[in-house]
Amino acid sequence: LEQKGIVVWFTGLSGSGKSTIAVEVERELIKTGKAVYRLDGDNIRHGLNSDLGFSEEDRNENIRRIAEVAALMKDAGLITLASFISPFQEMRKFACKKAGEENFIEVYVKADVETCAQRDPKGLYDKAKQGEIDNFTGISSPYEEPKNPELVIDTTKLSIQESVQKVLAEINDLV
Ligand code: GGZ
Repeated sequence: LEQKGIVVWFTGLSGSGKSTIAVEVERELIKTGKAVYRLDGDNIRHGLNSDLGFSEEDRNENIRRIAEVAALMKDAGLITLASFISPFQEMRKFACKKAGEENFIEVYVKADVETCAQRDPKGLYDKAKQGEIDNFTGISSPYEEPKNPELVIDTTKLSIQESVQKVLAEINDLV
């Protein structure tokens, strides 16, 4: 049996819950025997994109390369989960075009910047507010909200498990 590849693109602020949800979605898909791969900062920004920082230009190049890689993985039949802030509408649109609209799910993991700054699991918002990190999304760098995402997951209201179930339902409609 052949599996249809798709790209599930998680966008949202640092601390919104993108990676937490993507990790759980991956776990659930693997349980049901699906071929899945998750792209995130840990396996991309330390390797393929280790030459890039957080200027607008570098973020766009970061997302451009990830979009290309995600489309290749999709072609190979994988359910590809991409979890990046991806703050700019134009580059998210590029990622969608690369994968093909019919194979692409944009998931907006929504939490306001105050909530994310309160969670601050890595202390990054604190550092950004102290001026120790430049161009920090939500503080000193913009985040353009998705206009027509397939899914909005409000993590200020939903539990992780509820969020994961919503994403899984959307994926199962497509594959
Ligand atoms: C935003 C930053 C920054 C700046 C380092 N702005 O919460 P995290 O730590 O683990 O995830 C964030 C990650 C963002 O990388 P992305 O590749 O997803 O960004 S983008 O899509 O905009 O290219 C955060 C950390 O890197 N980080 N500096 N200045 N996040």
